[in-house]
Amino acid sequence: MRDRTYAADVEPGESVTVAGWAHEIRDLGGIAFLILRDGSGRIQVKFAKEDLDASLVETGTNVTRESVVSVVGEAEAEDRAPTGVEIVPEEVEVLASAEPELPLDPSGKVDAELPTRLDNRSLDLRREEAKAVFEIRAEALRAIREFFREVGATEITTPKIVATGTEGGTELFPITYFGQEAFMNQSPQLFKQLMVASGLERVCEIGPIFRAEEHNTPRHLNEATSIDFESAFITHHEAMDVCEGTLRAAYDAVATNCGAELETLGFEAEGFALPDEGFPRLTYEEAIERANATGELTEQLVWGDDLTTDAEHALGDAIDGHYFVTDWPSDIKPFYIQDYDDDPEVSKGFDLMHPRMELVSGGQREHRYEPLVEGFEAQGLDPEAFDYYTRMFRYGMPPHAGWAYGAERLVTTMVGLANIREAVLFPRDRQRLSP
Ligand code: AMO
Repeated sequence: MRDRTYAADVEPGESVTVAGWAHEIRDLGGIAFLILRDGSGRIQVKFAKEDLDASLVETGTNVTRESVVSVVGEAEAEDRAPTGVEIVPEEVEVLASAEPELPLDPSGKVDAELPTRLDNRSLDLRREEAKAVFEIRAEALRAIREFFREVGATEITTPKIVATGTEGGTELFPITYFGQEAFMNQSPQLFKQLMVASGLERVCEIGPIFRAEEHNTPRHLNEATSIDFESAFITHHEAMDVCEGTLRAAYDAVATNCGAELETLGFEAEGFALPDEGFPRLTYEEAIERANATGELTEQLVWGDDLTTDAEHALGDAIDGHYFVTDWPSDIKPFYIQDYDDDPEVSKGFDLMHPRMELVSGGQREHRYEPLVEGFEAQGLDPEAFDYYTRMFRYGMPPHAGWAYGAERLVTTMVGLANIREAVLFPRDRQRLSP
């Protein structure tokens, strides 16, 4: 539709063509209103029945809700119209009529359960609240990409069909690749590291990861979007700075450019940006001490334990904001994380926590060939299977660090969604393979 005007751009005095969905039809007898909704907003079309051709009135007022309609007419100022302007129609065409019984109510007046919403995502995203989540997600990712570019990272795309896992063997989805066993990739980890050894040096990727997690929780997905960063010649503390920078960029951009969406979700753009102070950096030892001291844990943590959900919540409540946990026990971090030479029990791995859940994992990587291969063996992995990766450590691998976070966890924590599935268009979980 070459001459189409978006609802939000209709100005009084113009002759316009608008097109969208029949949001609401109000027939008051002598006069009827059709509220047309498009991607930009809504516009009122007025049918003063006596002044208009009967067939035009018939088409415009008998249309079913959510049918797709185009209207040609004159825009006039009208204070009582929701946007201060309305259209007096000259032509109305129903481009696609909707069945009268809808699986969910796009006006949002009647709540739908999450499974119904996910089964009917096209209809669900006609609701302002659902659409706002994806506008915010898109803006956050745009800002993160821009930030990556500003810090000199090159965006890469790495394979999603791979021969080996990286983040623990039990979470792999096996597939058959021309008669050979292969897997859906859990993380770009090894490929992004291989790229810091290349002329690219500093890389980022925003792409899918696959985890055959048994967990069926409000914060786990079986297919997620990983935002990855890796850079040569930086320490894990510098990697944390970049990580914090991307997060600030995302919050700032959403506060600046998604005011209406934030309002729809019950937030004010003012004050939405993250607080100016840097995120606190606690060592793992400090973190478990602090969590134990809250008195809220059902079981006290000892050195070597992973942070339980209990502990994450207790710390989150105490700190009330994002915080890093650094210097984790080596045993609970993957083989590619470097340990302190003077204290091999302690690694240079870090996590960024949001009060509700873990958001980021990262660390200084082991870039020296011998300790890397020893690390594989210590974790019961066969270094031979990873030869394509370890080999490159023999030809000049610089010291490097990096991290990754899930786009869905970012959005979930940013706008306080009850379930991570709300931040994915078509989530994959144990029950859900379609749509
Ligand atoms: P990790 O396995 O901790 O680390 O994953 C990094 C981040 O990715 C997100 N994430 C998930 N989100 C939803 N559902 C899941 N099943 C899921 N799994 C992971 C989380 C998590 O913090 N290679 C390392 C990263 C690195 O060191 O660079 C890795 O994958 O936000």
